[in-house]
Parts: sequence; structure tokens; C-alpha cells
Amino acid sequence: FIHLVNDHSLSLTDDERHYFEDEKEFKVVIKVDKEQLKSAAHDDIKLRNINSLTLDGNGGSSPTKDHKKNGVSDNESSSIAVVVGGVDDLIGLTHLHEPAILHALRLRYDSDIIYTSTGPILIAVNPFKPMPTLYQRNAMDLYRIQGNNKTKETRLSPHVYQTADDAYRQIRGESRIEDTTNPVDQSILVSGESGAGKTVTTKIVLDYFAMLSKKCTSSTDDNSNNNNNTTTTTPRKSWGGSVNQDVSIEQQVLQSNPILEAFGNARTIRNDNSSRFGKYIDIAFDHNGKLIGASIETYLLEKVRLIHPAEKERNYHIFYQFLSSATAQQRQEFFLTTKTAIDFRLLSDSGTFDRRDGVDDCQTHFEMLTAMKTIGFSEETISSLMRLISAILFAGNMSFTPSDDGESCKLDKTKSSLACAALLGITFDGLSTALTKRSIIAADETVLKLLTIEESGKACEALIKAVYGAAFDFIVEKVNTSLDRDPRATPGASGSAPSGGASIGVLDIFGFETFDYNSFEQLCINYTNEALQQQFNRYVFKLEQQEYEKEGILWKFIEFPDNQDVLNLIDVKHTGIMALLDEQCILPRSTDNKFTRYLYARCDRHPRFSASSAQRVDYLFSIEHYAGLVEYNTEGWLEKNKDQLPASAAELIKSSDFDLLLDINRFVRAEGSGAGRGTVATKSVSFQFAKQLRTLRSRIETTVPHYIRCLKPNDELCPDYFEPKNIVEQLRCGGVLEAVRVSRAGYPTRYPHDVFTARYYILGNRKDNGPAKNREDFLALDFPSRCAVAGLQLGRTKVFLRREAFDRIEAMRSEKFFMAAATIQKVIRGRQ
Ligand code: AOV
Ligand code: MG
Repeated sequence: FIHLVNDHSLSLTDDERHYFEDEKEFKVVIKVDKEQLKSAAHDDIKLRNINSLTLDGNGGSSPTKDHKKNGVSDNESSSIAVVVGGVDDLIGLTHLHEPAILHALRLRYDSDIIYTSTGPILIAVNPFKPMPTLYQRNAMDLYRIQGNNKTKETRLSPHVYQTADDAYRQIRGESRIEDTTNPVDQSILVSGESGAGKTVTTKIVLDYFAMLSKKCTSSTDDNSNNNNNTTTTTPRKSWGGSVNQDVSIEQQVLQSNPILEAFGNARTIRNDNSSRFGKYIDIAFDHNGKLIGASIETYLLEKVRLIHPAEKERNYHIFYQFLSSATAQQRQEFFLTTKTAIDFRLLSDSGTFDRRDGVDDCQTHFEMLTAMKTIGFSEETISSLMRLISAILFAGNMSFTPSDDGESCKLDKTKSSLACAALLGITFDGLSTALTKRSIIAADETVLKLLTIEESGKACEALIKAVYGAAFDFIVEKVNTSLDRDPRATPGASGSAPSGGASIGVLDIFGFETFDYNSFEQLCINYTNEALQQQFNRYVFKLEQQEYEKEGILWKFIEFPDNQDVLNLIDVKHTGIMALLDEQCILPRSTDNKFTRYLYARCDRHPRFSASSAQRVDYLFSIEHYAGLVEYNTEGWLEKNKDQLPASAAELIKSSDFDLLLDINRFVRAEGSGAGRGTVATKSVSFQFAKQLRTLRSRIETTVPHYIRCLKPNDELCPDYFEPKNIVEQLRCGGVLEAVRVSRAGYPTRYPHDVFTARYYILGNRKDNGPAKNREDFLALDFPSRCAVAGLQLGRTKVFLRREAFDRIEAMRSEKFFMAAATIQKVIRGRQ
């Protein structure tokens, strides 16, 4: 396996050599005599050994490891495949299609090169093994020192540090983008399927920013003669709220992770530390480039996990962590005594208690407690949160006994229910009434309705979800208070930090999902991805337009793929799926089934919608997403969308004497609170989520985006195992191929003048001169008229070809090319 065909291995004439120059993915299969070859040293293969020569312009199949090792396979075949691979930016490939991208990624992955660029996207393939040298301190320094002196030639290879560095240089005004209309604020949008490495990547980005920030002098340090070496902590001013003054803000930003992960991550089949929420962290820098604060927005915490963790999965880490680490005093106070995870139904039902990745719950708990202290959580708040966690565990163990007629039930007075009531700071009777009765407001009267055992069970589950969800929101709020930036640097209306400062947002969001069974959560997730994909398409297209304008070529007729119709199908006012779901949630006797039928009736004509033809037709529908067709099952959607705590349980919380519970009550979404029944729709999960997503999109709109697509090379979470099928699927779902399509929608193939003329020299009319160095040279070669190619445009520095033009000119070249191959063969025979 050799990298370049050159005139040493094939004694070509000047004319013939031009065929091979600058060819990026080219395979030449040279048939040689096996016996002669064995005796020839690798570099010594001379023309006389060659019996036949075939030239394959499409790259052909990938070389095997044997080829790579020996240059020649040991088995029957005695051919040499010459493939040029290993490019850092795949956009440079002439053929930017699925097999080419896949092949290049694989070659790189085999050599432990996990990062590759594809135009505006950084592709990161999860190595599933430690890569210490990749993230060493001196690697960070390399990217930092490279700083703004990045030219095409000196630029270091793709890395998360490179992407982060680009964003940082741009907010510091060292931008390489000349367009002054570009916003100052930046965003780094990390996506990928579960376990692909988004959260790890986000942490790498944050580490890099923390390092950069520590390297620069803060305006607050200017007068303090602070040396500011990397280990110095910069004492923080108080921005209000409880802030730990002794810890640097960089440290606090990094320490937000262990806290959110304890409460928002869990072991799933796909990932032992799976984030069950989306996160956008906006990091503010002052005009010196010093990190001065951050804010975190979270999306859609998965609450169903609290009640029903699936088999082989776990509930949220915090439960296991706390149970393995609670102090003797906590055990006593919270009725835990010798209890372990197996004693609690919420944890034992899934039958899975440990982590495969060897991470120790005790150790993680210790790290979380340290992080909480770093962020500024008081001992009392930490203890109260652990009390709440214990209350939830006991709530999960509560049971009800039905009445003889089955019309009502009562809460069993067990150790669990008594412990739960005591920990929540309410009476047992209060708890019992709240979960077994329901007040219904009819006309001007309030009627008390007794609940069946199923209804009471649901009310109990709603209480668990509401309390845990509120605790999570409370923690996020607390972290935000602590990371809050200087009020004097409060973002303007556009969200950008004033006074020369700027911000970089990092999004760690769930990637596109399609399973055998797709529910409401998948719709929300895929809806998010549609929205981000649309933004991405627009951005890439904008870059394309800039390129066309800069090159002075016509581009107006170009269409780019737009998924607005899918977004409309999901979220358009009054008629979108989300609106129809809200509508059904308000109706008193609606069911999931009625909702589905309603969907069929209202959406059936939409080209991206299809009612299912499967047997259980009443719950199934499909959407043709940008990344493929997904079939959704609507069972349970009404309840998931309402996600409300029954009014009686909400009232119960208000009667508590537990301060933390009273405090977090503001985050509880209670049924019937506020005005009238009609408000259900505005409080529904879909409504709130769509609103959050709109805010996120407008925020991203005010930034220059940087995209990182994480890819998971196999489902076994193994190192050194690249499963092409998985990667192709993810390239499609991650919008990478779509991006390529957009960026090449108009003129998919483009070459600098000299590269073009080198490649198509044979088609020009002047064989005596070398390749065109500029536009004038190019015109002298008279390609357009000579080749009679429509759809070829001559830009200032490049030649642009539409797809048809490329096919045509390639065909012309091939024809000449094979004629030349025949000539070479004749030469060979002549010499033999
Ligand atoms: P995710 O965030 O994308 O999944 P993670 O970032 O949690 O995935 O990564 C999953 C696991 O892959 C980690 O725990 C590491 O073991 C490994 N990993 C990821 N990136 C690297 C890397 N750069 N170097 C070494 N190992 C890595 V989810 O949150 O499930 O959507 O919900
Ligand atoms: Mg994650």
C-alpha cells in the first residue's frame, strides 16, 4: 500500500503524469508477475514487472490490512492498490459521497485518528478507550499556541480543541471570517446518538476554555498583581446568590457536571453514564478572554425512568450513590438503617444495580458532594436534597388496598408510607387523602371523588415525578445562581455579553432516535433534531452563497433541501401534531386512541405523514424525517404530555413543613393551578418544550455555530472495532451526508484552477504549457468551449462544476485516459 503514484513507480511522460497529479482518491491496480514481485523490493517495482494496468477512478474497494502492511497481499492476488487517503478535511475529496467518507473515516480510525473535518463539521469517532496523549496538557498548549496563526498549511489536525479554539479566537476578534455581519457570539453544537461521546466532548471543550481562561489576565486581576499561572484560583466577586468566594469560576463551571450527572444521568443499555436530559451551557468571557460566568439551560429530563427503569438499566445515579455513601446519621434520620438499593422497588424492579464501566458509586457521590460545595450548596441544602431522595425511594415502596367494591382504595400504613410522609414533612393522613381522593370542580361545587387503586397508583407516580423533576430544576437554578455572570455584563437583548465580552454556548443534546418502539420522547427528540438540522442547512447554504459571491459566479437558481414541512407537521399552530395533542389533552374524555384517530383525520394529507397500515393501527403513525422514516406509537401520550401533579397532591406539598419541598414547589406543574381548564395546553410538556426550542433556536441564530458530530463505531462499546453499517446510519442521522448535499447542492465539484487544469489537461488545447496558475492561464486553455461543458463556471480562484458537468467532463477524461492506458501498455510490451 503506497500513498501516491508518481513517476518513480511508473515512468510516465509529462502528459501521462498529469492524470495522476492531485488525485485524492484514486486507485490503480497494477497486475504484476507474482514470482518476480516476490524477489523485488517494495520500492523497486519497475515497469518491467508490470503485466497489465487498470485504472479505476472511483477508488474501488478498500485495501485490506494485508495490503496496508506489506504493500502486497500475501494471498492469490498480486495487485497493488494505491489509494490516497488520510485527508484531514473530507470536503477536499473530489467525490464526497457515502463510501468515500466511510472509507476515509475507517482508515483514520484504524490509526487511532478519531477526529476528522467535513467542511463545517468536526466528526468525532468514539474510541472507547483512553486516549491520554490526545488530551494531554501539552496537546492543549499546542492548539493554544497555534492561536490565530492558522493557515491551511500550518493548521494542526482536527480536534475538539481546534474547534473550541476557533470559537474562542472569533470572540476575541481574531476571527478569520472577514464578514463583519457575522455575530460575535459563538456556539458549539454537539450531537450524536446515545453513547457516541457528546458529554465527554462537551467536557473536553469546557476543559479547554478553562485552560485558556486561566492563561489570560482577568480585568478583575489587573490590580492584584496576580501571576495567573494555571494553578492559581481567581477569587470571585459575588454576583449575588450564594457563591463560593474561594473557588475560581473556571473550576465552578467544570464542577457543575458531576452534580447534573448525578441527578440527570443513568445507566442505559447504550451508555453507563447516559445523560437523560439535553443541556445548553452558555459561557461568558470578558474582553480579555477571561471566563466570567455561565448559564445552563436543560431540556426534557426523562421522568418515566423514575418509575420504570427498563431491564438492564438503572434509575438515576444519585439513588445508588447516596445509598452506598450515606453517613450513619443520615441513615438514622432518613429511616435508611441498613437498607440498600435492593430494598427499594424503584431500584430493584430493573434487576440492575451496578455499572459496567467500573465507575464506583461511592467515589462518584464523594465527587458530587465536593462539586456541590465548590458551587456553593450549603450543608443544609445538600442534606435536604438527600432527605428528598430518601422520601422518593420510600414513596416508590408504598402500596394501596382496594375497597371491596373496587371503586376506591386506601393507602397502606407501612414503614415505607410512614417514612415517606415524615420525610416529606406531611402527615400520613394528609398523604393518604391526597393520593386516594380527588376534588373535581363541577359548576360552582367541589366534589370529592374516590380513586381506584390504579388511579391512586398513578397519583403516587405523578408525585414522585413531580418532586424529583422539581428537585432537578432547583439544582439547575442553584448552579446557575452560582455561575451567574457579573450583573454589569448582563446579556443584551440579543443575548451577547456587552463591554467587549462575548459568549460561547455549548449544546450537548440527544441525537436523532429511531427504535422499534418510538414514543412521545422520541418525537420531541427528533423534532429538536429537525429544528437544528434546518438551522444547519441554512447556515451551510449561507456559507455556500458567500463562497459563490466571493468567486463571482451565478448561484441564484440553486435549491437546497428544506425540512420546513416536517417542522410544520409537528409544531405549526392549531394544526401541528403537538397542537392536536394539546387539544385532546384539554378534552375531558379523550384517550390516546381518540387522539391517534384525530391525527389520522387531520394530518393524513401531509406528504410527510402516514397513518400506519400495521395491525395495531389505532396507535401508530409515521413521519418521514430528514434522517428517515420513524414510526411512533401514541400509547400513553396524553398522560406524558399533561405530566401534571393532581391538584390534591399539589395542595399537600403546600401543607409541608419541609423547607426544601416548599421551596421547590414553584417548579411543580400542578393540575388546575392558575386559571381555568384551558390552561392545560399552555402548561403541557409539548408546549413548554416547543417554547424552549424556539428560544434555543433564536439564541443559536445570534451565534456563529460550530458543529461536532459524535459517532459510535459499534454497539458493544468496544475499542478498535469499526462497524461500517453503524457509521453510515449515523452519518445519515447526524445530517453529515445531508450537509454534504447542501454544501454541494449547486456546484458540488470545485477545483482550484491549477488543480483543474492538471486533472483535465488532456482536454485543453495547449499541451506545451503547465497547469493554469490563474484565471487568465485558464482562459487561454479554452476549456469551456473546448470541452463544450454546460454548467462549468469559472470563479476567481476555482472552477465550479455542476453535477452533470462533472459527469460529462469525467467521461471525456476517462475516454482519453483509457486511450493513454493502452499507450502505456504498448510501451511496456515494447520494452519487454
Ligand atoms: P453521550 O453523551 O453521547 O451519550 P458519553 O459522552 O457519555 O456519550 O460517552 C460514552 C462513553 O464513551 C464514555 O463514558 C467513555 O467511556 C467513552 N468516550 C466517549 N468519548 C471518548 C473519548 N474522546 N475518549 C475516550 N473515551 C470516550 V447519551 O448522554 O447516552 O446520548 O444519553
Ligand atoms: Mg451524554
